[in-house]
Amino acid sequence: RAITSLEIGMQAPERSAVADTGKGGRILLVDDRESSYERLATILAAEHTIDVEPNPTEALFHAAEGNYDLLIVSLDLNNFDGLRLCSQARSLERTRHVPILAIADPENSTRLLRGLEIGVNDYLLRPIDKTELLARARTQIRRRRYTDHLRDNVQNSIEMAITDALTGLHNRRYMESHLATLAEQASIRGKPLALMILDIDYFKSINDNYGHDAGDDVLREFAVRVRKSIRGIDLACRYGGEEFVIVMPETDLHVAGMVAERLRRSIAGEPFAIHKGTKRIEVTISIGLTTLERKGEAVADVLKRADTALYRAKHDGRNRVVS
Ligand code: GH3
Ligand code: MG
Ligand code: MG
Ligand code: MG
Repeated sequence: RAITSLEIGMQAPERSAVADTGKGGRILLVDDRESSYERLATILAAEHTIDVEPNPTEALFHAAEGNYDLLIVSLDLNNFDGLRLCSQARSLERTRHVPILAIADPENSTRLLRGLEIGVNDYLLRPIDKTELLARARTQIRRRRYTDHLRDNVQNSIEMAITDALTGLHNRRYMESHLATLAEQASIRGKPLALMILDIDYFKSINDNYGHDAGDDVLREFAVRVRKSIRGIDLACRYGGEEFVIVMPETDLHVAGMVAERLRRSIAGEPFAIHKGTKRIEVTISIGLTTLERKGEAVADVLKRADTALYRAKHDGRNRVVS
């Protein structure tokens, strides 16, 4: 399913961008000529918070740590290459999205062109006009806030689209879209891939006996315990109401069996708190476990096999792992 523009919140940021004056930003000015940076800093300080750093190496560090809205970089530094700083700032995760305004003497205008090629957003030629400097700084800061806002919205809606709201685990849609990729990678690399389906035993009676909220508490706590027992590269998702799937790359049946057994015990061995911690109830799960059997095997077949194993675990008395 495609994410629509409505969901990613295209409306709100456009409104706020209009309202944003671009003032009150945090600016890092990288310039090592005292007469130059003193004047620029004085101008900018009328509208923004401004830090000056003459040393580009230090500047890169500050830029990564300082949460700046704008970097203003002189390309006429005495001892350093300002262009290199610009290109480093573009390649670092922490500074990639911070706009850069370059300033240069007219005789350095070819370096300015290079700057634009490597991702400098705007430039000013010396001597710098006060009004123009302020206007260009405001424009970049506005743009920065706007794109940050957009990025946050996109990030949030992507997260919502792939996350189960109750447990915070991935949802079924996400699992289904990634399982094929994980299986493909396993086939290509000749690595094993394990998959288990976990189903809470007699969950309906938990709801019936203690209420739907208690059932939800159990699901949430169950997800916490699942998260504790898997690795970062494992994929855990809520597959259905009280059914979960864990995909474990680079894991063979033997190891996956141990993980499943450990998880089963961590559920059965420690009662679950319900009714705001005033009551504790025993919960068990059944697990159907399998692995990718051959290169290029359809993931639907893998899921089917895990489901059949789960069915046997239920049939054989529940609270057990079957592979
Ligand atoms: P079995 O041991 O065979 O798995 O029995 P079971 O009772 O767990 O299985 P069944 O599939 O009959 O019941 C699952 C129940 O899970 C039914 C449904 O109302 C409940 N359920 C599904 N989603 C949620 C949820 O989000 N919250 C709560 N509280 N209950 C849910
Ligand atoms: Mg059932
Ligand atoms: Mg169940
Ligand atoms: Mg079920």
